Amino acid sequence: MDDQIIENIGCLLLPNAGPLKGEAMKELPVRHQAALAVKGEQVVWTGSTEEAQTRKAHQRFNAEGKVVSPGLVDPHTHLVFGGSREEELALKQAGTAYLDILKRGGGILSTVRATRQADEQFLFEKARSFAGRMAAYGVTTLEAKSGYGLDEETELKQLSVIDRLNNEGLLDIAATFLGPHAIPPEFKGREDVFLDQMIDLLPVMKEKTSAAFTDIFCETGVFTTEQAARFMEASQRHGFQVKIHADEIDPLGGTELAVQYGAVSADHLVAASAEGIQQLAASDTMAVLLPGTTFYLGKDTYADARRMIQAGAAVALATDFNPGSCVTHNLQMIMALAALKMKMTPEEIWNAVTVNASHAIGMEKTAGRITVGGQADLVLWDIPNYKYLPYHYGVNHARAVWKRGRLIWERREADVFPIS
Ligand code: IZC
Ligand code: ZN
Repeated sequence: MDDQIIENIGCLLLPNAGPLKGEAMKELPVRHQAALAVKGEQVVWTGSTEEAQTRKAHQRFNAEGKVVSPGLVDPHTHLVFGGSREEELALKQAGTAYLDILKRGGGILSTVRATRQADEQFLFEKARSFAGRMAAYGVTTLEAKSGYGLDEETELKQLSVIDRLNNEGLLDIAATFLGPHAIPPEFKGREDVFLDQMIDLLPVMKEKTSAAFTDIFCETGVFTTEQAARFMEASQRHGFQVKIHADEIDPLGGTELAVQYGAVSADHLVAASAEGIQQLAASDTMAVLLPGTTFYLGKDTYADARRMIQAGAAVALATDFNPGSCVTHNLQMIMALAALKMKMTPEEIWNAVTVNASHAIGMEKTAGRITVGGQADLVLWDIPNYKYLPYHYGVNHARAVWKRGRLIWERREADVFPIS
């Protein structure tokens, strides 16, 4: 006896095992008129709706001919922070650049002040409410970074929030220590001293948190490639896998550095060089693209996803949800931007937010695919076919979301107006 059967699925998305590189991203196997069965936390069977009639279940769910996909994976977020930065919108409208706001002590540093002041329970409840909204948009696994403390106490506070949220079980969360996210004002001119302090925190983070990754903001006026190299080397020595905010605004060579150090992901890559993209394609490093950030910063040039895929790189997509450069937790919106601004195809986009995203955060064993025996993280979408999602943008198409077989979100019946 199954616990649940989802039947009458118009189109069941079954991404291949990854990481999917280049051409392989174009393949998105689907099954029409499908059904699947869940027992406990696992998918135990997939087949046709007809075959499902012979199976018994405690509960049956009629997908009404719509699309079912693996739960989405958001592999780059800054989920835990105090305060908000809506006051900076006027500065942006007046033409002040993101890095100039930071240079004046605003931006990330403004969020650092608010996060240091906030107590842990407050941060926990705030992050939990964001995570809940992400789940309502179809995300069942995500990555979350520290980086708004820049000191031991606050970085631990953020990572403790991430661990508590992960243990609560609504979503699976991969934790990343992003100590070198900005230079605190008191370390101006002594950047290397600050970086040494962050390196000294690595064993503490290893011991007291579940962070498996470290990350560094390698950018003009923040950390140089030499400093990023030093931090990545130290991180690996302490048993972390490394990630890097690379070539987001200026082409510093962060992409090449990520490849050189075998980073699990290189994120942003808007200004990645042609040579960097070639190296990426020949490596195991996932390109995590964040078009929501380019959009939110009002820029015209997006990461060159087409060139990356053509070169043979593996591409994932993420929100970059944070209070400054991309204030949205709607990964569906990012999927639309990937189509409209980076010319990714629907098949590439679905692979980029499922199987490839799971590889970017080391969660490929539990997330990003639908397999018999695999974790039942599923989304029922209120769309007639999978190409429809990136086409109809800015709204929530999720109808129901399951995490480990548990229905964690469902749109109220009263909210459902059929699209003819
Ligand atoms: O708070 O501005 N880019 N870090 C690097 C961010 C954006 C987050 C922020
Ligand atoms: Zn980021």
